Amino acid sequence: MSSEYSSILLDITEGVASITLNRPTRLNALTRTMRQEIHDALSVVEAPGTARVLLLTGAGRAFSAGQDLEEAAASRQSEDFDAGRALEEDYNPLLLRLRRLPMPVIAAVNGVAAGASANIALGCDIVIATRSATFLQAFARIGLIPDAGGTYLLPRLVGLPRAMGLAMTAEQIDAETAERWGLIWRCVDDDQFSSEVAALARKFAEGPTRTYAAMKEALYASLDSEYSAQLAREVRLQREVAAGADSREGIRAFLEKRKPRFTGD
Ligand code: T3D
Repeated sequence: MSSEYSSILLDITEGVASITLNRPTRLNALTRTMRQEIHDALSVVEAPGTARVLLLTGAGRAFSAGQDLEEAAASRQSEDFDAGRALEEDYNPLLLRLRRLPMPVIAAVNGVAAGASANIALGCDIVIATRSATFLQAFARIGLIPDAGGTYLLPRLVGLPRAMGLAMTAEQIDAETAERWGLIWRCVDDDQFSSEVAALARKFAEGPTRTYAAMKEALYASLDSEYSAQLAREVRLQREVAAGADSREGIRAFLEKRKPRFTGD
C-alpha cells in the first residue's frame, strides 16, 4: 500500500512501513508541511494490524538537513514569531510518537543527517547508516542549541564530553565515528545498505512485535529509573509478554527445532 503526499512517501508492504523524506533537492530539509505529513503517515502506521516495523529514511543523497532554513527565516519575519512553537507543536510530539510506537522504528540514515533531523534519527530505536553518511549537530552554526531531543539523547548516548564537543563545535562526524562512539547501532558499506536495511526490517516484521514494544518501554524507562524500580518493571513486562502467543510459539519452535512463526501477538 502507498499513499500520496507532497514531501514524503509512505509505503506499507508485508508489515514494513517506510516513510521516506522526499525533498531531495533541499536535502530533505524539514518544512511544516513535511512534519504534518509525517504525523499523518504515523496515524496510518499506528492503526492496529497495519505494520510491525517502521523505517524512516531520506530520498537522494541526504537523510535530512534539519529544519528548512528558508522557511525558518520567513517565519522570523512574522510578528508573532515563537521559536518554541514548532518544537511544541510538531517536533516534540513526533519524537514522542516514534518512541511510543509499539514496534521497532529504524532510522536508515542514507546520507547527511543534520540539526533536528540528526536528533530525530537518534530518537529512533535502531540507527543504521551508510559508511558515507555523516551526523551534524548544526545548531551552533546558526546560534541555536540542539533541540528535537538532542540535549537529552547526546549525553546519554556518547557521554557528556563528546556531547558537549558535538554541540559546541558543530563538527560533522562520519558514520564510522558515530558507530565507534555508540551514537548509532552500526554503519554498513554503501553498496550493502539497501539489502541490510531490508533484511533488518524483514527480521523485525517477522519478529515478536509485542515483545519489541515491551523492550522499548523497559530500555527507555531504564535511562531515568532507579534499579529496584527497573527490576519491578521487568517483572511486570515479562509477565505481559510471556502471556502472549509469540512467547509460547518461541519456546515451542525451539523444542521442535524449527524457526518460530511469530504473529506479533
Ligand atoms: O527557527 C527554527 O525553526 C529553529 C529550528 C531548528 C532546528 C534545526 O534543525 S536547526 C539546523 C538546521 N540545519 C542546518 O543548519 C544544516 C544546513 N545545511 C548544511 O549545513 C549543509 O547543507 C549540509 C552540511 C547538511 C550538507 O552540505 P552539502 O555541501 O552536502 O550540501 P549543500 O550544497 O549545502 O546543500 C544542497 C542544497 O540544499 C543547497 O541548495 P542549492 O544551493 O542547491 O540551491 C542548500 O541551500 C540546501 N539546503 C541544505 N540544507 C538546507 C537547505 N535548504 C534549506 N534548509 C536547510 N536546512
